[in-house]
Amino acid sequence: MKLAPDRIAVLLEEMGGWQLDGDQIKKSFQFRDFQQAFAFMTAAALHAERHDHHPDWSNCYNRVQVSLSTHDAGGITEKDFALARCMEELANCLAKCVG
Ligand code: H2B
Repeated sequence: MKLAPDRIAVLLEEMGGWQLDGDQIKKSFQFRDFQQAFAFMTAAALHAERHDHHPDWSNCYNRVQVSLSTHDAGGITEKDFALARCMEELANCLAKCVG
């Protein structure tokens, strides 16, 4: 179910660096190098497959630009915030463990 704008605003405040852009939430992640960016994408892809919820994203060397929305719902749902939180954990873990 699509989230109401006030709910999106509350959830965004709890997240670091995510921004609302129309019907998507977006963040640009920066990593140490390409290897770390690709490790992030690989781990996030496994999570996306498991939950059947996939990011729109692009990679340029050590940057990964992510846009999340629920295409089936035509907007932002809890699934997008669940994926966003997973990505935050993965990025923090990579920085801690191999950064
Ligand atoms: N990912 C995203 N981000 N939004 C969707 O609506 C969506 C998805 N739908 N992954 C899933 C796949 C759907 O197309 C399949 C058929 O389950």
